[in-house]
Amino acid sequence: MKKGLFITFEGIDGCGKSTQITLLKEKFSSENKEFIEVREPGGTRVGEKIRNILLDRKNDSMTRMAELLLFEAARAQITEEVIIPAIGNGVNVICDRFYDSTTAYQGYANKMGRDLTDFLNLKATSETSPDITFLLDIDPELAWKRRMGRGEEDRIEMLGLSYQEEVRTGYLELAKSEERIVIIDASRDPEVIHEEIVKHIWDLTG
Ligand code: T5A
Repeated sequence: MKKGLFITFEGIDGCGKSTQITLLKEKFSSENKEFIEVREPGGTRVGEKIRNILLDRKNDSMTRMAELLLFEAARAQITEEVIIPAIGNGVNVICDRFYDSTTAYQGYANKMGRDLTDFLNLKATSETSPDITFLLDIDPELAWKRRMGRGEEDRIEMLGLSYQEEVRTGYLELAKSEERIVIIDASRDPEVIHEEIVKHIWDLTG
């Protein structure tokens, strides 16, 4: 059986991932393509509990290592429980964040280092790699303005614009060495971005 496509969306907080995933789901549905949508951290019973711990503003004493290991624990769960079986059954997987988030946020912005994050990313995913990754690149200030009025910031959003700038740099560094990562200018109109994304997916699937 033909394997499902594993598509991931990445970028700083509020870069427009959810918006693009909604548009892609509509496209896949209209073309009768089988897919599931998942998110990280979360997407499983265990993972959603870990997500609550990670994003809870009250957990401001969480150490960087505890944070890293919690992200990886949630990832190990969703990869084994959901992603690997879906791909194996020919179902396309659209994932809101995957291990590139750990490389950019924990490895780069939190300065935990690529050696450690690469090692843990591979272990947590049994070396399951996305077929294509869309990095929605955007100025942190614009992303922040778009997010305004959406209620209280979570524990990571609270770290502010300079943190998001570090994360952005981390992603762009990573993209230099990963051919599967497509950098998308996310400052444009959602429909324009969507069309570019669809074109890349069609190019990949033929
Ligand atoms: N994290 C996660 C780590 O630190 N390490 C890890 O390993 C992992 C997996 C997760 C948090 O955890 C961190 C990263 C995050 O801080 P999340 O739920 O993924 O949290 O958080 P966000 O990325 O912040 O998700 P958001 O839902 O806030 O943002 P999206 O999905 O990127 O953006 P979206 O589509 O909701 O858009 C934001 C706003 O902009 C508008 C939308 O309508 C919305 O109001 N918008 C646009 N406006 C104009 N033009 C466009 N093109 C627009 N696109 C969207």
